[in-house]
Amino acid sequence: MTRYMGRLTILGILLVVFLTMNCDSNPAESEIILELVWQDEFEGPAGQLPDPAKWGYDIGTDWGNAQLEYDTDRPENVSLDGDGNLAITAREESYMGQSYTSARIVTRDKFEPTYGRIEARIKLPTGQGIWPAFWMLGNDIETVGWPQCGEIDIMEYRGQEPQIIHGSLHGPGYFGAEALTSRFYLENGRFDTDFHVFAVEWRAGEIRWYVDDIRYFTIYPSQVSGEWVFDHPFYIILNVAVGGYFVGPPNSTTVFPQTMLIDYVKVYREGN
Ligand SMILES: [Ca+2]
Repeated sequence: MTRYMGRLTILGILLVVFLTMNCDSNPAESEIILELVWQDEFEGPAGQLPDPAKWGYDIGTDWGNAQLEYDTDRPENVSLDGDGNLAITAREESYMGQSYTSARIVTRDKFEPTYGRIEARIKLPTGQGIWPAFWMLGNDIETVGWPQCGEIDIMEYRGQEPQIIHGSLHGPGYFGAEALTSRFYLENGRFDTDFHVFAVEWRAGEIRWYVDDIRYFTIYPSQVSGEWVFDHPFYIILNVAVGGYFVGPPNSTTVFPQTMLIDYVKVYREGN
């Protein structure tokens, strides 16, 4: 309580200073106080699996999207790189009847936030048919099914379009091709040559999408054609798919292996 009051006092002083300095401008987005509540920096020795207290695995293939890879929990597909990143690596190899392997990690049953800023710093792979994503599913998926559970796609990307990322929202009556979606085009760069920060700021009645703190998409409940299903816990997913409806299959130009490097995942809640 003491720390809370101290923070309020400091906030009050900062707010007065801010208002004094910016009396003509609208409130800035940076006024929102964010408190870090969960993070993984992926520190540790190369080859180690990510922290089992934070991450589990979806093991299998297809996932309803005609994905071609078999997702595993092997270090060849998902492990720390020893430089503070998690590497999710798609490989061309024969495994469990599929021609590719990769990984899909989840915070299901371990960390399932409702609302907050969910962000990750990521360097993406590239190539025709490579489909990395940083996204969330409602934790009631087992009882109500998809898309009633809700899906928030913080970042999706087609490996054949290395300057474009997509943010989307799927729910009942607005899913698949009818999802609400927007894209961000990187003018002077590619998403596979540098790290970029992808985030949503998710609160009751609003979800905002960001790339490198540039807001490019906002959705309010009034904009969805069906029920708003984003006021309950969701879990976080990171994966690299090979093939599937969103990207099509790899071709002779696609180089394997392809790796998505994740420097960190952080979740903030809004303070008062
Ligand atoms: Ca890191």
